[in-house]
This record gives sequence, structure tokens and C-alpha cells, in this order.
Amino acid sequence: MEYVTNFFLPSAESTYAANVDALFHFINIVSLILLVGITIAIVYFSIKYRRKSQEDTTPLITHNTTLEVTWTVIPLILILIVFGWGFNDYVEMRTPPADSYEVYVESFSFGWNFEHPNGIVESNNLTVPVATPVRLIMRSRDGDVLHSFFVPQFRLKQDLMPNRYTYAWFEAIRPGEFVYFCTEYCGGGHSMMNGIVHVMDQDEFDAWTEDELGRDLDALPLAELGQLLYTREGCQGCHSTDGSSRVGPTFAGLYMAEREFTDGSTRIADEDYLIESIVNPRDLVNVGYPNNMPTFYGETLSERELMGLVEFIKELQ
Ligand code: HEC
Ligand SMILES: [Cu+2]
Repeated sequence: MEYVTNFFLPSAESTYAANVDALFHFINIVSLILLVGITIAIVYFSIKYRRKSQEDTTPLITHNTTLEVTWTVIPLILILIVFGWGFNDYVEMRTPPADSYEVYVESFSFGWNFEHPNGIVESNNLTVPVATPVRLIMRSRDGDVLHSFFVPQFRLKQDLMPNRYTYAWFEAIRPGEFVYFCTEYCGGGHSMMNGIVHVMDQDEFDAWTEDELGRDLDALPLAELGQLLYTREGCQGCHSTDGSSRVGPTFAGLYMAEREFTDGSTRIADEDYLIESIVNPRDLVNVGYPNNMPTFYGETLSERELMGLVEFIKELQ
């Protein structure tokens, strides 16, 4: 993954990114020139016009029209330049070309789903073709909180809200892998809400699409199905597979381990316990963890999908 920076910005990788940077640099440079000029004037005047003796009196100054017009008109012109320039770029950033490739984006605590027009659903990674405008139609899951989709190298940032669509678009200028983040603090799993935008050549993208469409989920072995769901359903936002604690306990070594609950009871994590933890997470709460695991999985996952998740967890010894 490349993360080249130019001066103090990450590399510009979308069609409008260079424009955003140019305006940013313009504002910075103008501010710097003004800062230096004003600071020098302050220092110079405080020395030149300091009170030199007890007899020194302040002269009565009314005003200086030329000076006042100058320091009003020059900043006005600068600000109008920034406004015109920024407005122009903003309109471009808000107006996706009519033939854009459309992806539905759903955010939830704590993860993302990206749904392509052909029905492919990805989580964590978003795969798109290069040199193609991509329009994102985004919303946060019903009843969830605000999240924000941020791809620094594309200069793209847009909030997602429950019960309301927001939009963004970009056109990547070269293939590569670009990190995206959730940039609106949304809870304990917020820092896990990052992933990669995969930009592929058209050929590579077509091959990837064909592969994904050809994959028959019903024919996948249970553990592989479970692995896919682990990312697609957002379990990875709260459960690690490497032994580290996130919002919830890790899945590593969980199978057949003894679990302790807040009501004082204990249980061995066999298949029955695992299924129950996914379908009814509020009934038994592990000591040291919040009771905030989402409860909807029992309704959205099929019986085979639940078995897949259990099988996946079992294999993480
Ligand atoms: C919002 C965070 C969150 C998400 C998303 C989440 N969980 Fe959990 N999960 C928790 C927390 C917190 C606990 C511990 C509290 C409890 O026992 O209810 C837990 C407990 C569990 C347990 C029991 C673990 C143990 O050590 O006894 C299992 C199994 C489990 N989750 C499976 C899943 C699966 C499978 C998914 C995805 C389909 C998932 N969880 C998604 C937060 C989450
Ligand atoms: Cu967040």
C-alpha cells in the first residue's frame, strides 16, 4: 500500500484531489505571507513608535483613507478568489457524472457493506475500476449512529446517517490500494472501521467481478462461509481472531474454553453456547465486557450461515 505524501498531504489519487490541494496550498501560502508581513510590521512599529521619554505624548490620529481602503479591498479580493475557486471545486465534487458506477454503502457499528449494481456485496474492502466515476449512495443502518466515510488520498469525506441517504463520488486516477477510515467517532469499535479501496484496471476488475459472481455461497464449506460472514456481518469490528480483545472477546481459542458471566454462572463454549451467543447475545454477558453485541443476527442469518460462523470459530484454536 502506497501512502506517498507531498509536503504535508497524502498523494492525490482522484480526479479532483489535485484541485483541492491547489486551493489548500493557495490559502496556506497567502496566510503565511500575511502572517510574516503583519508580524514584521508589529515588531517594527513597536520599536519605532515606542514611548522614548516621559514627555512623549501620543499624537492625535484620526484616519488614513488610502490605507483603510487598501487593507479592506485587498483581503476582500483574496477572499472572493478563495470563494469562487472553492465553489467551483465544490460543485465538481458534489456532481457525479451521469454514467457513474453506483455502489450502495451501508455503515453500522462497527463495519461497512458495499453493494455493487450486480449484487456483489463486499465488506471492509471496496473494489472499483480505475478511471471510472464511482457514485456512493450511503446510509447508516436503521437505528445505528452516524459514521463518516473518508478516503484521504481521494480527498473524499462524507457523513452517513440512519434513515437518510447521502452521496459522494470519486474517480481514481490509477490502480492501487487506498486506505479509508471512519472519521466520525462512533463508539468502542470505531478504530476498527477502516479498510481498503482497491482500484483495479478494467480487465482485472472484470475478472474479479466474474470470480465473485461465480462463487456459490451454498457450495462453500461451512468454515469458509463463516469466515466470509465474519467480515461481511461486521463481527471483526468487535471480535479478533488473534487473541487480542476488541469490544468483545477474541474468537481465538474460544471453542471449549470455560466462560464466566456477569450473573456468576459459567459455561463451556461448545457449539450450543456459540450459536446461542450469536442469536441471543444479551442473555449471557461475559465478565469484563459490555452488553452491547447487536441482537439482529438471529433474524438476518440463515441456519446454515449460523453453523458457518460456529464452524469458523471452532477452527480458531
Ligand atoms: C458491536 C460489537 C459486536 C459485534 C458487531 C459482534 N459482537 Fe459478539 N460480542 C460482543 C460483546 C461485547 C460480547 C461479550 C458480551 C457478551 O457476552 O454478550 C460478545 C460475545 C460474543 C460471543 C461469546 C464470546 C465468548 O467469549 O463467550 C460470541 C460467540 C459472539 N459474540 C459472536 C459474534 C458473531 C459471530 C458476530 C458477527 C455475526 C458478533 N459476535 C458481532 C460484541 C459484538
Ligand atoms: Cu466511527
